[in-house]
This record gives sequence, C-alpha cells and structure tokens, in this order.
Amino acid sequence: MVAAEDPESFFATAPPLGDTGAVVARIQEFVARNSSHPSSEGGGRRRIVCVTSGGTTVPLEQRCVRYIDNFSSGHRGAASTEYFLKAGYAVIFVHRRGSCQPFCRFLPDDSFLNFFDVTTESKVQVVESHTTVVKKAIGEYSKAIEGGSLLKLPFTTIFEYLQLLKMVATCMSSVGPHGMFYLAAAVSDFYVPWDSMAKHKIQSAGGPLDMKLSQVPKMLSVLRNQWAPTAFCISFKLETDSDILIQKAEMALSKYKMNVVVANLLATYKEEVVIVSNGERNTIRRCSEDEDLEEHIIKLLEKSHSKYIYSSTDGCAKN
Ligand code: 9Z3
Repeated sequence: MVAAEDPESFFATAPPLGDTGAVVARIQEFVARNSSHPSSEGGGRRRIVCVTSGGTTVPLEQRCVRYIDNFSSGHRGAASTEYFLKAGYAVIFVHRRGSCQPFCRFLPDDSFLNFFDVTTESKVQVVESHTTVVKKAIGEYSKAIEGGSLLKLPFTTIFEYLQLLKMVATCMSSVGPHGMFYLAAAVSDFYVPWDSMAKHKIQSAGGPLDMKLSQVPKMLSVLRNQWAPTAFCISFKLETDSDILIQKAEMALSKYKMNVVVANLLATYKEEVVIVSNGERNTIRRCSEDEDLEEHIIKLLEKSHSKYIYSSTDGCAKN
C-alpha cells in the first residue's frame, strides 16, 4: 500500500481540526446522555445514528485558493436526519458547511428575502403565506435541539470529514448494536496528501498543471473493523452506469461488511434507490414530488436495525 493510501499515515499527516478536544467532549457528552436515555418510542434504549451529508472538498493548495468538489447538496442527509429524529433516534449530523440543513429544506436559495415583510420601522415578520411552514420547522428544530437529540458537526475538506468520522465512531463504540452509521456524504475517492500539497497558490506561469492524485484510504474497512465493529452500518453507492450499480453495491456490502448498501444512480437518485442487503434487493420509488423518498428509506432501515439489535443481543435486550 502506498503511504498516502494507508489510513494511519492519512491521519498522521492531515492538518488537525482546530478544536479537537472540545469536539470530542461534545460528542462524548451527547453519546453518554442519549445512550442512557430510554427510547421515546417506549421499550429499550434510545438509538444513536451518525448521518453524514454533503460533499467533501479536496484542496489543491495548503493555503487553499482552489479545490475539487462534487455535486452533493446535502438534501438526502438533511431529510434523513428529520425522519430519524421522528423515529426516536438521536442524530449526529456530520455535514458539509453551507449544505442543506434539517428542517430548512423548504427555504429558497435565491429568494430568501421574499419570506419577510417589514411591518414597522423596527419589526420584520414572516409573510403570511409562509407562516405555517416556518412555524412548523421552528417547532420541530427547537424540539430536537432543546431535547438534546441533534448534534451538528460541520466539515469542508476530506481531511476534516474523515477526522470527524473517526472521532464520532470511536465515541459511539460503547453504544454497540444500538448505534447506526448512515453514510450519505459524497466522499472524494482521490486527494492530494497534505505533505505533498503546494503550500501557496499554484502559479500559472509554469504552464499546464500536471497533478497526480492519490487514492483516499478505504475508511469503510477501518470503520467496520476497528472503530465500530458492532454498529449497524449503511453506506451509499453512487454510479452513473446502471449496468454496474447493483454489482458495485453488492461488492461494497461484502468487501466492507456493511449491513446495508443504498444504491442510486446520478440520473434518478431523487426518485429511486435500491436497498441492498444480504440476499435481498428492495427498490424504493417515490410516487410524487411532494413525497420524501427518505421517509420510506428510514422506515425500512429502522425495521432492519431493530432485527439487528435483537439478533446481536440474542433477543435478550429490549430494542
Ligand atoms: C449518495 O449516493 C447520496 O445518495 C447522494 C445524495 C450524494 C447522491 P444530495 O446530497 O445527493 O441529496 O444532493 N451518497 C454517497 C456517494 C458516495 O460517495 N459513495 C461512495 C461510492 O459510491 C462510497 S462512500 O463509491
């Protein structure tokens, strides 16, 4: 294995997160409090899910002017977080800064100010036509935050993302089978290792840019084998070629010992996914644009997770 593709050297050379101690303390407190909390659905402990969401960037310079990015908006992760909270899970939402957020999906990108009216010189209010939807979102969001069941952790680069995932997974190891990883983030496959990256802005005077990218270490293996061996793990597989999608999803399932792989195609990922698990393939389609595909995905995963907890605890523990 080349050093850049080895997980240990990835973490040894990655620029450390600024406030590691404080972030770990927040995750530990969240996990300890929620895992000792009875489930709001009755019977058993509250389950904890780590939802990853949005795309990771690959910086090309240490003092970063340019970076490689991908298309992910974070909508799937944000919507899934809402449905996990509704199902009684505590959620650690590891998300790309500036990407779609839970309970804010309805907010328009480019006409945000159309939501407000100036009523008097010192007062601004939400326009009548949007009051219901904003009130509902504030209510649901406040319930999650005040109830302590939502922890939001932002990342931008592949370096930040993988360090956060490692921290969360390590802190969640005590939760065992009641823990779930729902890895919807679109994670870069290739990157420039920090120690071989240009320090300053790459200059154009040198002519065309010739750059070799290394492979990002296969962290799904590390997650399963070292960080979270007993958690319920769901990874996503995105392809553009329908001929290879299911085969690649099944490969990920067995190679990385995932419990479930959610397979989707770039052209149809908002309308349809295939849930691949041992010996089973379930296609889920949404019937209309008003429906969230994620509602159906989470319902199905919640059931599979219950079975997993039951089988992992020999049916002794309540789930
Ligand atoms: C997905 O496949 C997600 O469903 C989407 C969601 C990124 C398509 P949006 O954020 O899109 O709602 O706009 N995520 C995983 C993509 C990925 O990077 N998978 C890797 C792979 O396919 C495995 S970790 O190799």
